[in-house]
Amino acid sequence: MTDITLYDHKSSICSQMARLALCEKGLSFTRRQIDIMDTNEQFEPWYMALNPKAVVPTLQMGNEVVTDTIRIVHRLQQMDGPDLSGDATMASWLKDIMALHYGVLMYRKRLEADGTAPQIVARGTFLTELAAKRPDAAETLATRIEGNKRFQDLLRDPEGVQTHLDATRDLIDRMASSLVDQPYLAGDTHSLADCFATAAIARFTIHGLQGWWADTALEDYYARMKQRPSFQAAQVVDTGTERDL
Ligand SMILES: N[C@@H](CCC(=O)N[C@@H](CS)C(=O)NCC(=O)O)C(=O)O
Repeated sequence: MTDITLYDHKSSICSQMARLALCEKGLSFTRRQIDIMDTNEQFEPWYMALNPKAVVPTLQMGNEVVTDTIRIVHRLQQMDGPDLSGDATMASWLKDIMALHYGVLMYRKRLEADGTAPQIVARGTFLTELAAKRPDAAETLATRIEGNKRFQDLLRDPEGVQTHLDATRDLIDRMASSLVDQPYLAGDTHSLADCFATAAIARFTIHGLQGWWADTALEDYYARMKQRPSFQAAQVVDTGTERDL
């Protein structure tokens, strides 16, 4: 069988989703960890040749390179192994779980009195300095700089932050409701939607949001997801502090 490599980062939520899908499919793979924090390896030319947006994860199977987590897990679903396709709701769960603003959940607690987040401001400075040195990456870096500015503006806007918190809570409520009558998010069998939900709930747990699903069907569901061998094998992170992310 073709060798599978996942370029990823330990605590990245998208990487954990992809690792869960690989483990649930029972596929063996090699991890090449990309340091997206300290050395910013995602911007190295060799990595951007694989993933032009300079993000993790990236899946490589022989000469085939797949980027974007939703595309990655759909590609994995086509491989031999258990059927993770779920029911007709599966694809929309992937989209909705991916659409949450996980950065807001993290940085809303790291704001100065004036609403600035020092790490995000420093990130903006880093990206601007990198753009001056890396004309080869101009397009990606311009997009990132714009995204960083939008994120800084959002963090300065309490109503905007609240909108994203409300969206998170709404998704948690919807997940809990759908689990009242069925064991998995997209029906009677474990699917890609559960890989995404597990990584998302793990992240919400680190953010201390457990009270949002206490005594609901989601609580029992997450306990069951944690019992699956994939949870350990994929190294899903739900302990430690936000500082460890
Ligand atoms: N749409 C992309 C998003 C991937 C993404 O944002 N990855 C984050 C980690 S979860 C990343 O690589 N961040 C590096 C950076 O911001 O420079 C996907 O689904 O793969």
